[in-house]
Amino acid sequence: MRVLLASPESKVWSSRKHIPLGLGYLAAVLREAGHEPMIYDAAVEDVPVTYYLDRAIEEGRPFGMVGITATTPLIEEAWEMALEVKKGYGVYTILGGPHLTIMPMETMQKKPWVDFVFRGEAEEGLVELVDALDAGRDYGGIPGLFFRHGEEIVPSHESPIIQDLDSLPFPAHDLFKIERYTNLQPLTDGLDPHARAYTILTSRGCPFQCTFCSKPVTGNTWRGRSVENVIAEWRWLVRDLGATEIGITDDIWNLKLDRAKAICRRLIEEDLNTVPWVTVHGMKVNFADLELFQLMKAAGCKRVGFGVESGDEWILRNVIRKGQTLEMVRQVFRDAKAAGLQTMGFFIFGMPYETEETMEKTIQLALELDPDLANFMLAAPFPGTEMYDLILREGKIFAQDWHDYAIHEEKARFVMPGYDPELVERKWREAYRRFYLYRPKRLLQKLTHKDLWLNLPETLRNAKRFFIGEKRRRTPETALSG
Ligand code: B12
Ligand code: SF4
Repeated sequence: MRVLLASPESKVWSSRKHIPLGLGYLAAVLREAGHEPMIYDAAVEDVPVTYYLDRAIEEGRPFGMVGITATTPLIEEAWEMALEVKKGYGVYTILGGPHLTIMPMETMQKKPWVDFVFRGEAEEGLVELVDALDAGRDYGGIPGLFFRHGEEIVPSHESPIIQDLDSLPFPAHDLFKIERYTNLQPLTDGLDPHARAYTILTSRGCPFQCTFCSKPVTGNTWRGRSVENVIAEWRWLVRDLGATEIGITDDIWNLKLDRAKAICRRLIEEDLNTVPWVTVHGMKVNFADLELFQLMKAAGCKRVGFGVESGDEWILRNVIRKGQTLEMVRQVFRDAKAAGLQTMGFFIFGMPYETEETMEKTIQLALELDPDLANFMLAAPFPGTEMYDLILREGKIFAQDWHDYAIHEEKARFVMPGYDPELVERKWREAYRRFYLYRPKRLLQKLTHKDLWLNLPETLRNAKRFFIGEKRRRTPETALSG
């Protein structure tokens, strides 16, 4: 069967463009099973998904199924896309990804034009479903698959996680319009018009359980690919597909320090260290030392990111439950800088129980660590997290719809007794100003960077959003539910 795997485009925020790797894995297993997948990522396409569906009909080889991926802030676009596809073409529609793994019934109950929902990792289940549909076989009992039987919705448990990641084929990297992506930060690293930005996943899952973190698909266990398997994919990206940048997108690629070092050593031995790479989502401060950073540098790494989150030890330990201390954070920044790596810090504003004092400590810590890039985020209570349950018990979530969960929605997202959303927004904006604007040396560095001028319209839009803000209506509502 021809299967179109699609990722919708967000209407509410602009961000770096990374390949939707989950779709790459699904395309790879479908291809291996003899089906014909295509990947459509609305974030980088110039034409609507219907263009490809029409073209396939004209060619006499129509698609039989459209599969759409969705995180929580993208679910409404995924529903719209599925509706358009169902109405216009009558093909099977299936949705999967993080939001569907948390709330599968919401879509099944409210969106009758969605035929199937998949919960969890779908490499096995999707192939079984497409095989069954092709053969006219019964598809009941596929773990993870929700479907309708007449009026009835047939639910399923989550698909079991894949234990042996080496058994999977490499993602179908060749199906992405790769020249349209970047792992780097267009505003600071520059936009290379010839970039071929691939991402790689060396492991899945994370055993930590930070209270704000929504990781429904990969879960609380950790599975690592073998070093040789990772290197083989890296070799393919560099030697055959002409990668010019690579992003590691694991939740926690350095959980096993020795394995992380071994990957770096193999990259060096194989001369694969010529292509710059970054850790897209940060690495865990608990499992790093100077030697690792030196090896990363020698292996071609350009920048490391760390989830610092808060400058307040109490918030870090009792509210976020990050499992790390401020001293560990300070040490990794010292070591990474000493190894000659650029650094990036992720900070959160407005966790439950935050006060002016705790947020001030976060700003102070950001200034002290002085990473090359600081990313200040407003806490977002994703359904399924401990933070979400806490706020439902003790406060109220402001949310008109799931779009409000996007990072760049610059509004505090909830209220609790003793918690002042306006203060949170003020401190968050202050963090950007104090970090990026009020330090003459850093400002000069930014102003003399050519890419700031090359991307002036976007720079000005972002500057307005972060430093000035926009007047917005805030309506307290109870949480959205499925
Ligand atoms: C890389 C990444 C990004 C990249 C690229 C995203 C992209 N284009 O895919 C960037 C930096 C752009 C990004 C941005 C955001 N991200 Co992000 N991101 C990730 C990260 C670290 C890895 C994603 C990945 O490649 N996973 C590996 C693949 C194999 O897994 P997968 O995508 O889930 O796919 C599997 C299954 O879900 C399922 N599946 C997926 N799609 C489909 C479709 C069908 C039809 C079927 C049947 C099955 C299926 O099968 C796949 C194979 O097993 C995850 C963390 C994580 N561990 O997943 C967070 C994560 C997905 N992001 C998250 C969030 C919140 C965001 C943002 C919304 C942040 C924000 N608030 O603005 C934005 C939204 C961007 C978007 N396009 O949706 C959350 C999602 C939580 C949620 N409830 O939705 C996660 C889980 C991180 C976290 N722990 O909080 N992200
Ligand atoms: S924030 Fe990072 S360390 Fe914490 S649970 Fe999520 S992935 Fe793991």
